[in-house]
This record gives sequence, C-alpha cells and structure tokens, in this order.
Amino acid sequence: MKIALIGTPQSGKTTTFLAVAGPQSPHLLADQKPHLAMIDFVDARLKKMADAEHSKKVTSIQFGLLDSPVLSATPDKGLNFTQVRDADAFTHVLRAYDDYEDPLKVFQEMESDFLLKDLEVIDTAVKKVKGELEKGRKEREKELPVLVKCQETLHREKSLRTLSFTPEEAKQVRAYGFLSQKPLLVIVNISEGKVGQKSGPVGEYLTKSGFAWVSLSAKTEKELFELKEEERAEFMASLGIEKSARDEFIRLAFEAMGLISFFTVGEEAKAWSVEKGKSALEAAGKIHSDIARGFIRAEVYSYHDFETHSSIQALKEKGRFRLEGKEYIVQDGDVLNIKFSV
Ligand SMILES: Nc1nc2c(ncn2[C@@H]2O[C@H](COP(=O)(O)OP(=O)(O)OP(=O)(O)O)[C@@H](O)[C@H]2O)c(=O)[nH]1
Ligand SMILES: [Mg+2]
Repeated sequence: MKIALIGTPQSGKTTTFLAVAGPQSPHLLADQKPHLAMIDFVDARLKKMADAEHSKKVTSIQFGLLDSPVLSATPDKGLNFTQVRDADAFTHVLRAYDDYEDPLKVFQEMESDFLLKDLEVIDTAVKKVKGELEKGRKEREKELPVLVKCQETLHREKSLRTLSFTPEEAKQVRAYGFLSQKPLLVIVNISEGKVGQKSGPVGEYLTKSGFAWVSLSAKTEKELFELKEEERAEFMASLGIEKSARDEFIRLAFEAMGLISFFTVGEEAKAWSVEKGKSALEAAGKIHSDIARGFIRAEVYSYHDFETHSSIQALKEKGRFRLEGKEYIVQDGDVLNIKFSV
C-alpha cells in the first residue's frame, strides 16, 4: 500500500513526511529525489495480545509513504500526474500555517484538476472502445457500461470516489489509475500557535463534504518525533496534542480507504487490514489463497473480549469464542483462527 503526499510547493509535505516517518538522513530536505518510507502501524491491541500469549514475533501492518518534490502542484503547471497514478491513496497537505494562500481554494482547485485529468482519460477510453465496437470487436462491449458510468459522473463534476463498483467493474476501472477515485486524506497544516483551535472554513468544508481530515502543525509534530519517548508525552500534554501525527495519519488512512484491522495470534501475532464489510472468506484470502480455498470455519473472538478476560483460555471458558462460517462479516479488532483443509 503506497500513499503519496501531494500539495502546493512549501505546503509542508516533507515536514509531514518527517513527522510521520520519523527523522531521516540530513540530505533528505536538500536533494530532489523521491523518498519512500515504510511506516509501521504499531497497534497497541496486537502488542497486548502478543504479550499475553507469549508470541515469538509481532508483525504490524505497513504503509509506504511517498514524498517527492515533483508532487508539488504549481499554479501554472498543476500536479505532475504521471508520478502519482500508481499510488493507492493521496494525502493532500494544505498550507494553512500562514496567509500565503487560501487552503480551501487550493483544495477545491486540486479536486477539479483531478476531475479534469480523469475526464481526459475517460473521454479517450470511451472513444477508443466505441471505435473498436464499430470495427466489429464485440468482445469489448462489456467494457463500455462502467466507462460510461464514470464519464457521466465526471461530467456532473463529481469525483469517482462517489461511485460504488462491483468487484468486476472495480478491476476494470483500476487499470486506468483514476485520480479522483483514489482515497484522499487531508492534512490542514496549521501554525504552532493555532493547535487545538477551530480550523475555519476549510475544516467546515471538509467535514461537510465527508473527507477524512485532521488539522495539525507539521512542524511541531516533526519536532515531537525528535524527542525521547518520555519527554514526548509531557510535551504533547503541554501543547494539548492528544494523538501523535503518526497515529492520526494511520487513523485517517484507514478511514479514507475504508479499512479495518483484524488479527491472527499464535507463535506469530500479526495484524491484517481488510475493507469494511468483507467476509471471513475474504479475510482468509488476505492471509493465504490456500486458506481461503480450503476454508472450513473460523474461530472468532474480539479484542474487546480478550481485554475483558485477559487470555484466550479464559474467554473460551466464558463462551466468548465463536465458530463462524464463510459469510461472517469481519469486525475491526476481531481475532481469527481459520480452520482449513486443502
Ligand atoms: N511556521 C510553520 N512553518 C512550516 C510548517 N510546516 C512547514 N513549514 C515550513 O515551510 C517550509 C516548507 O516546508 P516543507 O515541508 O519543505 O514543504 P514541502 O511541501 O515539502 O515543499 P516542496 O517540497 O518544496 O514543495 C519549511 O521552511 C518549513 O519549516 C508549520 O506548521 N509552521
Ligand atoms: Mg518537500
């Protein structure tokens, strides 16, 4: 999973990158190359279960975070779109730490840039498929409905994020790498002095439009990351910051992508991500295709029950250990043990 930081020049992308990924080599800010950092989602729930069950290994969910100077959108040239087509999601960093630009206007411009770029792609694609059909290539007929659906949505100035697709359609659409379809999280980068205050029109707009967003001071968060752990908690409390940028970032990424976490706990305790509303069978497929293929049933308990009863043995005795079939809808914090035979 790769998330790309985008935004106007000097909006605070690299500062945000450092606030989430932690200190990097000193050359980072100076050179003009793209940087990818792997971010560990350290989930306290997983750690607790691993400790209680004496797991030998703990494996977190990982994200790639991409910061690249070319991902700056300049007013005359817009964003360098070719660089970001393969990202799974975007983080738009808005410059709100001074009055240099209007973050709401910048956000709306980026959104309409995305729509325009997608329209170019879709118009070409529709034309091409129609041309093929006229030449008698009947097999391409089934591609058309979903493309037309996208085209109509874009012509109505709505992003492709607002559409839902069948798995078949989703596969077809994915190949185009549409920008307005990618999950988007927004960071309103405010000044140090404004932490904890209301974020004005841009915040209201983002909430009203249903975006996953947070306001934070990237600069302060970056400095926080440079402190020792003990000092960090104290400093955060003094500034009124409840969650670190890294935690907020992960929470937002999950929200924007519609993901939840589930766990497997044994010799290795491991966290997995799956889209909200997916079945135990689909979760099994995340672990291994063989496990999905030979799926018999899932033994399931929730992290919440684990916390109440403190061990797997205790919650088993209390009857909190359930047997579920393929259709069971996985919930955030579920622990799964899938029985299978191949
Ligand atoms: N006062 C203040 N300055 C900030 C904040 N965030 C970033 N800056 C400053 O803005 C400047 C640019 O920050 P960067 O993080 O390098 O911005 P960028 O988006 O990566 O810039 P480009 O890569 O050049 O497009 C730096 O001098 C930062 O110190 C903030 O929250 N408060
Ligand atoms: Mg930068």
